[in-house]
Amino acid sequence: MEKDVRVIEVKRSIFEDNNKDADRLRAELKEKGVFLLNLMSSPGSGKTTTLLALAKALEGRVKMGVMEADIDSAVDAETMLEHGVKSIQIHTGGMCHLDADMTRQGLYEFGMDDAELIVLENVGNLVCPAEFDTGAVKNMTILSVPEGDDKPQKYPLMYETCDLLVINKMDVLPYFDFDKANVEKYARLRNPNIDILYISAKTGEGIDALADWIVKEVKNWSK
Ligand SMILES: Nc1nc2c(ncn2[C@@H]2O[C@H](COP(=O)(O)OP(=O)(O)O)[C@@H](O)[C@H]2O)c(=O)[nH]1
Ligand SMILES: [Mg+2]
Repeated sequence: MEKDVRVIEVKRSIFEDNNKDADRLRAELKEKGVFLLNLMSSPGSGKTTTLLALAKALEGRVKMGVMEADIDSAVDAETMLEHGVKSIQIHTGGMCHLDADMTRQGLYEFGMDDAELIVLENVGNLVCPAEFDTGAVKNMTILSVPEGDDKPQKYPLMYETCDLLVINKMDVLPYFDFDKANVEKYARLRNPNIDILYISAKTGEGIDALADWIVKEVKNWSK
């Protein structure tokens, strides 16, 4: 299949204060009525698969586009395009995260004029991405069952900075010692306001509830 992916190389921010720059970017998004969702997780937890399921579930409700961030390759953006989802690939120049200005460079390239919801699939990593505010309106993280239920204990900042925790791969729950109560306890210890949803991107379980969560946030933002 002919693959026509736009790949952009983003440069590290020249701004010293990333938090301030992130606030500037959010204000710009608000003005344009664009909702940016920053999706973070470890590699393989199911970000791309979840986004494909979401694209279907959101059809006719919210227009979704995706910015795929990786150190190299364009495989995720290619996958999105193959499924008819508007997408660009961002290369981070070896960095394990995106800061607000790198995100802005991606957004300008993506084009914000007729955008409603843009999801940033951040670099797969539970550490660095949580340390940098991208300017997103909301942060979401995916934890998949095979990764284990101790991740909120080991990587607390990820759960502190996220508005939504999605537990993925519920279809394989019977094969793993994964204690839902343990995850909820430690995620809420760090972030009492975090929302928690259970899905299987593979079977579609829970995807409608996730789509509803997103639609509600997008509508709130564009009011
Ligand atoms: N069993 C199962 N496998 C899944 C599920 N979601 C994703 N996967 C698989 O997990 C692997 C990594 O998924 P991917 O979406 O590429 O993860 P990413 O690296 O976070 O984007 C792929 O082989 C997917 O097919 C799920 O809900 N259940
Ligand atoms: Mg991916």
